[in-house]
Amino acid sequence: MRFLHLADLHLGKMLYGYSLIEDQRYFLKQILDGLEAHRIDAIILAGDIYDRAIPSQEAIDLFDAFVDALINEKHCPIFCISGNHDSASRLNFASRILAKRQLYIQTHLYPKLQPITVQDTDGELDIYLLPFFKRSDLRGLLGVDEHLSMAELFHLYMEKQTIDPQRRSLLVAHGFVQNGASDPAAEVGGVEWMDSHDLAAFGYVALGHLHETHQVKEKIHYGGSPLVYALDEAAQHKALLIVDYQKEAMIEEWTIEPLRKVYSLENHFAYFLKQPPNEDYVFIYLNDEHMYPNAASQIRQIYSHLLGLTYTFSLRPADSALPVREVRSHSTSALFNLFYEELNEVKPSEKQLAIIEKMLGGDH
Ligand SMILES: [Mn+2]
Repeated sequence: MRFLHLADLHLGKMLYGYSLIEDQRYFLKQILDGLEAHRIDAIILAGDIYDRAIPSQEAIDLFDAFVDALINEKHCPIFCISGNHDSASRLNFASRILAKRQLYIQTHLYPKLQPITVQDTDGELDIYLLPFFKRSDLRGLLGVDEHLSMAELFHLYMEKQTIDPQRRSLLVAHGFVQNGASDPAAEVGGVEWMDSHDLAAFGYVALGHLHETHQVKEKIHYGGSPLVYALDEAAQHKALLIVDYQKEAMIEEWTIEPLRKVYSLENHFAYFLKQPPNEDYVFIYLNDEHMYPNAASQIRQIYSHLLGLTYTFSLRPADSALPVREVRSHSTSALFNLFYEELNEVKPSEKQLAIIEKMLGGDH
C-alpha cells in the first residue's frame, strides 16, 4: 500500500499580509493530478490542516473541495489528525459519519490507541491516529499529579499501549519528536519534545509540526509543510513523502514546484529596478547607504508580491548608544546629527544641516 504523507498544510495561511490560498489551491491540484502517476492508495494528513482554530471560509472551502475530490472521485482514503493550529472539536465535526466514507479524522486523545486495520496484498496493516495533545491532556489521562515533563508523560502513555512490533503498523502524530534530550526543556512553537525511542514499535511514524521534510530516525519522518510558510523556511528541504508499505515501509520523495517561490534577495536599489517582472514572494534587502523615497512602491512595479523591504545599514547593531544623561545635555539638532551619522556612517552635509535647523526652528 502506498501512502502520501502530508502534514502542516496550514490552509488559510497569510504571509506578510498576502493570502496564500491560490498557492495552496495550486499545490493541492498538483497532488490530485499526480495521484495515479504516483500510485497513491491513501492520504495521511499529520495535523495543522488549517492555520487557525477558526479558519477562513476560503480555507474551509479549499479543504472541502480537496477531500471531496479524494474520497468521491479518487476513492482514496484519508487518515487525518488535528495539529496544534487546528481546533480539535471543530475538525471533529461529523467525524463518525465521515469515517464510514473512509475520511478518518481523529482529534481526541484516548487512553488506549485503537488501530484502523486495513487489508492490502501484503496482509493487515494497523493505522494509529494520535492527534496533537498538551501536557495537561496527558496528565489528566494518566491521572498523575507530579510535575513530569512531556517526554516522561509520553513515555508513561506509550508504556500502557500494546503495539505488536511483529504486525505492520503506522502511526500518524503531531508534535516535536527528537532523539533523546540534548536540552531537557527543548520546545518548538510552544510544543515540548517527546522521545523517538517511545515510537520504536511502529513500522512507520508520519509526523507533523516541524516544517522541514526530514527523518528523525529510521522509519520516523516529518512530512514538512508543502510550501514555504516563513522566510526562515526558504532554505528548507520541501518534498512530499510517499510511504511504500509492503513488508516494511520504504520512503520515496515527490517534489512539486510551487506556484510562487518565497525567498529574500540583497542588492542595490538600481539593480532591482533593472530586473524582469517577478511574481515570487520576495523580501528585499537594499545595501545602498542612503534611503530612496518610495523605494518599495517602485520595486513593487517589478516584484508584484514584495513581502517587504529594508536597508541593510539599518540592521547594523547600534553599539554607540549614548547614556541618558548625555542625551539630555545635547540639543535636538546635535542629537539628529549623531543619529544621522550613526545610520549613514557619514556626517550630514551643510545643506542637510541647514534644512534640519530650519525644521527645528532654531535650537531646542
Ligand atoms: Mn504544528
